[in-house]
Amino acid sequence: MPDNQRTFIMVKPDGVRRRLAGEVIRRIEAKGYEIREMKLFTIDETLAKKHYAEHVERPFFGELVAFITSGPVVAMVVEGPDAVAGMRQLMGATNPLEATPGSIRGDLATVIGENIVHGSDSPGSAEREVNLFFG
Ligand code: DAT
Ligand code: MG
Repeated sequence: MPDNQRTFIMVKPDGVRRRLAGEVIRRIEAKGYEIREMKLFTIDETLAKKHYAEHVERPFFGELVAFITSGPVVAMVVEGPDAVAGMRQLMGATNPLEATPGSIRGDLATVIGENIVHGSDSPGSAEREVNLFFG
């Protein structure tokens, strides 16, 4: 039996700027998941650093924080059977060059630093991120 899960999904500033929020939401709904929460807002530096805390030592951390705070995002809680892994599959690999055609990143993005969408990578991350953005 699949596990009914909630996961944290976000259309990043590049996706909102390119008017792709609707396309991402369409794919989530077409898959069969429910959107339980949704908000458009601009992430501040404090929240960005908490969200990406696992990447603090990476050389691209500064760029990552600058990018994610560069404009509004659409943050969501998405629910459904095995939604954490299912959304990762719908999103495609982190690097759009490796993301399968048919996935969001494979179809809509070209470079790793602007890959349209965020999705929690495990049930534990999902709980942390849902609480961070909607708690
Ligand atoms: P994901 O977003 O697929 O969970 P991640 O958590 O490893 O990937 O990285 C978070 C974001 O950081 C990713 O969506 C894009 C950026 N990123 C990851 N690796 C990068 C790299 N080598 N150079 C530049 N940006 C990178
Ligand atoms: Mg990640």
